[in-house]
Amino acid sequence: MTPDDAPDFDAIVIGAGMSGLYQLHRLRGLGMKVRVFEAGTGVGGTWYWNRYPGARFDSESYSYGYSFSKELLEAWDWSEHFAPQPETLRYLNHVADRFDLRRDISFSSRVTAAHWREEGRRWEVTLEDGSRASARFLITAIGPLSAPTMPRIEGVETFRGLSCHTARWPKEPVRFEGKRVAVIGTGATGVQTIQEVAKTAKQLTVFQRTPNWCAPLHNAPIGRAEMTGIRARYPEIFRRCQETFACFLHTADPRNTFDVTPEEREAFFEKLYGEPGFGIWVGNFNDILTNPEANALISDFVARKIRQRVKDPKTAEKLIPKNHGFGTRRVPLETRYYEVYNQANVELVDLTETPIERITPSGIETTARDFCFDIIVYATGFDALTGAFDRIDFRGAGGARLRDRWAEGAETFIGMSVADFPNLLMLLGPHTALGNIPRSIEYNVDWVSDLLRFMRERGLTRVDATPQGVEAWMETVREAAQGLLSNEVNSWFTGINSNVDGKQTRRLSRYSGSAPAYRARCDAVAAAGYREMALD
Ligand code: NA7
Repeated sequence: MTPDDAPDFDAIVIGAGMSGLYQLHRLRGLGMKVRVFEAGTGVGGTWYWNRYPGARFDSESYSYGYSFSKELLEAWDWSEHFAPQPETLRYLNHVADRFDLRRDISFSSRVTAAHWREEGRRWEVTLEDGSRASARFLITAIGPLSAPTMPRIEGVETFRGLSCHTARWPKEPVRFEGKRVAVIGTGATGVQTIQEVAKTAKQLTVFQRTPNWCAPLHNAPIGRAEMTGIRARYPEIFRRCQETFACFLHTADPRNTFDVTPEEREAFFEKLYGEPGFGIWVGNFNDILTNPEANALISDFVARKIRQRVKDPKTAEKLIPKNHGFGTRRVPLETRYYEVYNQANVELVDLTETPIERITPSGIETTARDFCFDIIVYATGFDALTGAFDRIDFRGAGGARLRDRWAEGAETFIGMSVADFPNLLMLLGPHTALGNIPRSIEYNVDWVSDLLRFMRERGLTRVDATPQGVEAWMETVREAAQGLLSNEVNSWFTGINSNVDGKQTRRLSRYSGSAPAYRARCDAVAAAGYREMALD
């Protein structure tokens, strides 16, 4: 198909995950002609791709679903406080059916390039199969954690058994009974995988480079009566999410760590360790993520828990992080994770002592040993926040390449717009408030939809960020990051990915201020008629 006879839309949305689905619904409501291009064969994004064993929410299910439709809230029952991936994928399919979304989605359609054409004020989008389409507006719904990265280890492609990245897990169930299994990586994904695989594998070997501070999830089923109660409290639940720092039900305690006696402190830590969800991380004393002395106390508390739960003292020490404090990287939530290491079929290999030298046809070779495996699981994470953008050839006004523009780190206006990339709007782009993701998605989608309506009502056809707007927003992002202990630590929060060229040094890759402050800033831009942006 030539560009001239390529189909033309009011808006193209890239991705049919939680952002893309809701954006499609909202734009249809504005009467726009929309096409969604989705690389997968079904809807769901993160919940479509991450089908690895044990994948589930770490946020309370009922704080995670969409809040925009009362009928949807009435219709859907969550079965667990922290729903497993198959349930969430069913939920998103239910949403797609309920709002009849599929007819505007092209599946198996990976976008490889998007070029701005100034003459017609349109984006021209190219798919992997070479076909094209164009639209006035291009909206990215490509996710902050959607570009999986494999480790750069010699021989990865030579392994003869089953090997798979967790975010590319096969649709057919994989059985571990009687199998020798390796898991590389101990982030939030690795921890969920390990505790599940350990239940049935003949032998599980965990290859850990950096231990993380994990805390109990305390999941439980939701009965019928409890779900009825939750449903009655939905307005209160979503109001609470709007008020808290990161849109979770939990938010920091107003007290500082040293405001209370050591006994009160210990009792508070103990209470949080015994409660479900992220409370111990984001509902802890106000200063644990900024004051090194406060952080040392909560780290010491969790270290003691690990020592109590892991029988072999040497293994326990290996599982206790030494190079970063509690909560300065994403806290994996776990269910009997530490007890896994008491099982006879589980072994922990510390890669700081004996690094992997190569993957072989039969397994993994470290500097100390040759291991034979039937299955190797790569829980090695993502090229976070900007990786999915880097994988598409975005060219803006005058041919500017987004990948080059962001080589030293992303630069955005309120995380949704980029100077010289007119009519490109990003949902969950770098520098938006993340936290409890669907809450941020709904805000971003509503904001973008309001902007598009505003433009249509005034006959405006071009919008982008101004350099001044970007500079001011980046200053806000820099200020919000001041004093956070997490900024002194290597993780995807600070833009580090050891498996990606150019991402070995820390950068300002995310907005770490509060969600209410973020929304207030974006609301002010809208209330002032988007005058801080370049509108034409
Ligand atoms: P993460 O949190 O980035 O974890 C990736 C893990 O893989 C981490 O333990 C890494 O060790 C390890 N890794 C990465 N590359 C290698 C190599 N080459 N060798 C050994 N080990 C390696 O990704 P997740 O998928 O767990 O979680 C991402 C987010 O998704 C999570 O925060 C949730 O919000 C959902 P390292 O720490 O780099 O030493």
